Amino acid sequence: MVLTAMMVLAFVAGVKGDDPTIAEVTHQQLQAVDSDGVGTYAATDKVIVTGIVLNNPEEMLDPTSSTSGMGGQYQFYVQGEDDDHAGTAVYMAQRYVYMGGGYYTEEQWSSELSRMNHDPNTGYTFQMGDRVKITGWYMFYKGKVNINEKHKSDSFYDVNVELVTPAVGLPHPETITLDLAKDGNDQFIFDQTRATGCEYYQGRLVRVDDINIVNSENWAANATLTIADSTGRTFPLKLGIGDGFTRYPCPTGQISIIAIFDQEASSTTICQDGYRLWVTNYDGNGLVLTDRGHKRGNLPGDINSDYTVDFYDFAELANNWLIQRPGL
Ligand SMILES: [Ca+2]
Ligand SMILES: [Ca+2]
Repeated sequence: MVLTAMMVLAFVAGVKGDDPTIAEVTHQQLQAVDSDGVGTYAATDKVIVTGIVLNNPEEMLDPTSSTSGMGGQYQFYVQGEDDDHAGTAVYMAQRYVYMGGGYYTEEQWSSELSRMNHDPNTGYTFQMGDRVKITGWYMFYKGKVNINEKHKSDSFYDVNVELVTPAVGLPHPETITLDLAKDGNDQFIFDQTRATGCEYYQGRLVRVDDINIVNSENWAANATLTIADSTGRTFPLKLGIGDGFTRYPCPTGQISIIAIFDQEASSTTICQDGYRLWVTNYDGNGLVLTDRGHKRGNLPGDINSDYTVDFYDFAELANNWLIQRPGL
């Protein structure tokens, strides 16, 4: 095997001890792909991006400390603003042992989550709808470039999140129809330039109206369902792990969804499929699969938001007694 100069440079740059190169980039620059859908950004070792947080991490992946698999996991999306029509996921896991990157003990993991969940300058707890600045390393995986720790628990690879503006609100979701993402044969539309098709929407908040969920019997937290429109086009719907998926039944009939347009391709080298719509929580309204975070009723103790404080609320409370969320 012949090492090209670029490969040698890339290797040297990744070795701990050298000063990593860094640049402020747009989400579009960071998410650029080649004709296979593989990420092309390689100009610096680390990047800085700014945007709006689209989800609360613990509603997307379970941060609970564990000694199996990847252990606890943490992920949120940040969406570009103005002309920067793209978005990026920030990912972190407790255990990288299968990749040779070490692991966090339960105590270290809780501390690392806490560091990521709070603004280092004010102590403010980040929430979806905040404008943040992220500084970190990155890795391409199955169709998107994630900002992450390069699967290493050493602090040299830390991701840093800073508050720019609190509570600016979620971006207005872009209303799309499935024919913008699927062709007439119900196949994903892939455009290398990312000016159209699935790539154009990846990493962003979208709304799809007048669809139905075709396999509601599979409704459960973390499930993958399928939506369909009147043209027969379908799309994978990934449910997060927000408590609404357990508390409320699957909405029926023609509904709307507001989701993060995600990609997890079936391959790591040809990444033109695996697009899905990820809804991280649901407020039970029956018409739009989303979570607006503002419950009606104004009754303290109405845990399940059915406008009555009773034993159903108490049962949820008792069932979850003394559970703690690490890092918050
Ligand atoms: Ca992609
Ligand atoms: Ca209640």
